[in-house]
Amino acid sequence: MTMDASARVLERYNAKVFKNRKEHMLRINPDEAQQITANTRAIPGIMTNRGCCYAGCKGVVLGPIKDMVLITHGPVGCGFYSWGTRRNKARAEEGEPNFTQYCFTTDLQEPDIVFGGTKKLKAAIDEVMQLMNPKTIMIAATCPVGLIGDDIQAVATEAEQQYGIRCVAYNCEGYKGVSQSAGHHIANNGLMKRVIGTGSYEPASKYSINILGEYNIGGDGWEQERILRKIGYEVVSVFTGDGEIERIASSHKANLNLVQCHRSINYIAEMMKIKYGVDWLKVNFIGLEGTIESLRHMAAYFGDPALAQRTEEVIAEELAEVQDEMAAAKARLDGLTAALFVGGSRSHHYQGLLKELGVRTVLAGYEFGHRDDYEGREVIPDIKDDADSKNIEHITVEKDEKKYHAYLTQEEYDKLAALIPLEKYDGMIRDMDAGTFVVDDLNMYEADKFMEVLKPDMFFSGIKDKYALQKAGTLSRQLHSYDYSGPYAGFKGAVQFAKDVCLGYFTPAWHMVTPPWKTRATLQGTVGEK
Ligand code: CFN
Ligand code: HCA
Repeated sequence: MTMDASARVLERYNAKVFKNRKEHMLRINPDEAQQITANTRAIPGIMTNRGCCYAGCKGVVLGPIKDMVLITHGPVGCGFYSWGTRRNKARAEEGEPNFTQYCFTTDLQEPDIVFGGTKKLKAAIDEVMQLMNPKTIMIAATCPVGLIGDDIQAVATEAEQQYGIRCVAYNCEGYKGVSQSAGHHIANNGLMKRVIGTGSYEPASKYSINILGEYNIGGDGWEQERILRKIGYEVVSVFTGDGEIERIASSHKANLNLVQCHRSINYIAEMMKIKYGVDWLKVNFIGLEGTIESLRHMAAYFGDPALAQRTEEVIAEELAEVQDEMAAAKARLDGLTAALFVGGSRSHHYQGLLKELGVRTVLAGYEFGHRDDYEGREVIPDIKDDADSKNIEHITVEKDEKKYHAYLTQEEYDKLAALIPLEKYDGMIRDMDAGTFVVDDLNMYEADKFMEVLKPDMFFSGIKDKYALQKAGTLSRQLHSYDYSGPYAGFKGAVQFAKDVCLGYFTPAWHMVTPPWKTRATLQGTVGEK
């Protein structure tokens, strides 16, 4: 019996780091209720792939809203490096602006750090009003702003009075929380307090929905909207892909919230359930099976036979269009293995799509997922115990005493569970095969070592490790940005993904690269059996 791959990876660490990192790894054993440590601070000195609180607030949740100006208050790098890299696509509505292609920053310099930066922030707002005249401005703080104590909330209030606009400031300094996840939380709180519930748009259909946790990377949201509209749903708003303030403001009038990325948006789903009684449904529009099941669950939720029939018609029509190409890709990829390491939901979502193409996942992990993203909703802790939430305001909307995520009453839960297998998309661990590996907050050293031991045929992750993996002779595809491709969601997206994986895997370039383990002795390991 060869040594467990994770033990081989861990053996180079000193005792303290070994102990810490060991708790972030497990080998799937379906006979056990397995636990993992997640959402804790990365060890200083270790090259984590994680991002910061500002990235989660400004880059992830607020960044895709197109009809507002988002000013980064801080030194130029934070604004510049979060400019356009996430590929959250947006196009202007008729007669409306699309500000997502611009980068607005106060470009703080040393004197501003010493004497305060609020003057510069006010000047930036004045300039934005003169040049762009938006109805909404949002301000995102970076690390130094919190350290020097600029009162960005006061600046925002003053701007609202002076210009009669909506101006919301976010204290999402990068160092808050333990990852970008804290920034999601702060952004969600702000949207809940200042935007949702203030709009006047009235949905026309009784099948009106919002898509939460969909950021339209590479056009994913557009593919979902296309399918949903074809069936007859009205998409009131998308949070926040190709997002519009007025629609988000009116989202409380929709009849159902779909939750695509649970990690980044569950806060809003829960808060809207309490405050406005809008139910939410976990969906997964990645992969054919995920898409089909999600559509069926939606039809079951609304309980209208005509809607269910239309859903089946659309499924059949869409499947007929993609089946041949999917089968052809599967014939080429069948039997290959993959590793996935992405932020907080895609490492789970893409496993189903890969399986449909015959590709088995041998290693998967999240950068900043919480325990519930791995283990499912039973483990959800009280929000006040959440390591991510230290220093973050808790807006609990009415039912203060309730446990986080427990906002469905037992009766409501049972009703929904009778229609829909609620555990279905809940927690990555239960969907993975025995003997495969789960690693939280995988670092570059560990990625290298797991590659040597497990030798997956392809690695899906981000820009930070892409080229190191590729130079080691393995296909690396970015599951954040889709490497300038997409959409990957829905029916058409599944085919696009299959094509991209085939193109990448079968490119002749791999014959020209010699992975290190072919020329020197490396670690040995196995995967697949318990
Ligand atoms: S688009 Fe989403 S799907 S929002 Fe989140 S957890 Fe990031 S930016 Mo990168 S690709 Fe990634 Fe998820 Fe949700 Fe994206 S897996 S890390 S913060 N993410
Ligand atoms: C972020 C954004 C990011 C980074 C992608 C990557 C994205 O974390 O701030 O590391 O390749 O999707 O753009 O996750």
